[in-house]
Amino acid sequence: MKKFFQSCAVTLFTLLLCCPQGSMAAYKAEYRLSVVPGPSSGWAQTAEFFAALVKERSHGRINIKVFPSAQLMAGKQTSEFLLLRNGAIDFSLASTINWSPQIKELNLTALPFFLAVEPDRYKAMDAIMAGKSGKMIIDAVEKKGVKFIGWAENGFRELTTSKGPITQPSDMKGLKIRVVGSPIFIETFRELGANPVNMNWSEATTGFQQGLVDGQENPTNGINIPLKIWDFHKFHCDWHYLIDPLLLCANTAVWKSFSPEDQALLIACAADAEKYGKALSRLGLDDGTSLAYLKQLGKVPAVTDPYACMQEHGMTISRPTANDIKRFYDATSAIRDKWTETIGKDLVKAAQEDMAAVR
Ligand code: X2X
Repeated sequence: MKKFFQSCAVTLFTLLLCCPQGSMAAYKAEYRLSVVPGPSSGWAQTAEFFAALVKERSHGRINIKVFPSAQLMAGKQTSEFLLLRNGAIDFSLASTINWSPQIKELNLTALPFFLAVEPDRYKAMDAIMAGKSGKMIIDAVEKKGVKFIGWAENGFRELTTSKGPITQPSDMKGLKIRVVGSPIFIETFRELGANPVNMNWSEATTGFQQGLVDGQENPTNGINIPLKIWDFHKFHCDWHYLIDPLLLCANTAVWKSFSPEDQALLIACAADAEKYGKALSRLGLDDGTSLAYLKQLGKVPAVTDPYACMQEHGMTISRPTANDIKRFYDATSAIRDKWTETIGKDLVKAAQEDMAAVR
């Protein structure tokens, strides 16, 4: 009998040693992942890709359901971060723009024309994500109380309007442009002489339909094409004025409930989702790398040439030269100077160094 108890004690001890901390916590039957735009956006597709990978690799132990169209935040996109932090949301694939009112460092990539003037803007973005400045951003996000799992991408934000082609700063005068409710956007468009109108994305399509604004800015592959922006705006300006990186994050308590093995699994799935999401965002806009990658994955979307697609739908595309972009850059220098103070000079300098290293 003594032997029996001894062997039970040994088994229990071994189990405790082998079972990584946290793995004994009950997992939820379903985790809720929030996404701001609609199901056809590149952003929601990236989230679905991540959720499917997690389900497959965890053999169904971790089920993540994607909730697009800002459903989990009743349409108020700038409240997403707080809802994730307090546990109303388990995971978010979120735009830095929507979280920037709470985390000032996230305004870095919203500095107007900061990346647009780089010789290879995608390389510049990758260098920030992988570099010192990316690490500083991740630290800032985690310090505010959520767990960072990986990067993804909504894309460079381009301008679409219903009035005339935009080729230089003076063309912006008096145009009513829908923007997210984040102060740097309001200030940038005012500086360019436009009339920015703050509107949640959940109301924006109706706003475009009703002609409440003359234009808006969003990424080509990720948002404008899936939305069929040509139904509202016939002019596209490829000015790349800022980029919208996405952050895949988890609520901290939810994250801690996963075993170390499952945490590693989630991080690995996020790394694959980053590659997929970036390829969707850059398809037809880069040197062909994204198309090759999506072919290899067997996941080539219907539109592979975004410029041809927009033209087929009657859009006029302005493609500013490097000199034209420099004019917009110069016209917004006061905004970059002002916001560098808010974001933190160290972070802006680190980003400049990360970008310079790949020039
Ligand atoms: O509101 C927008 O423009 C969108 C969908 O791109 C974001 O959520 C930042």
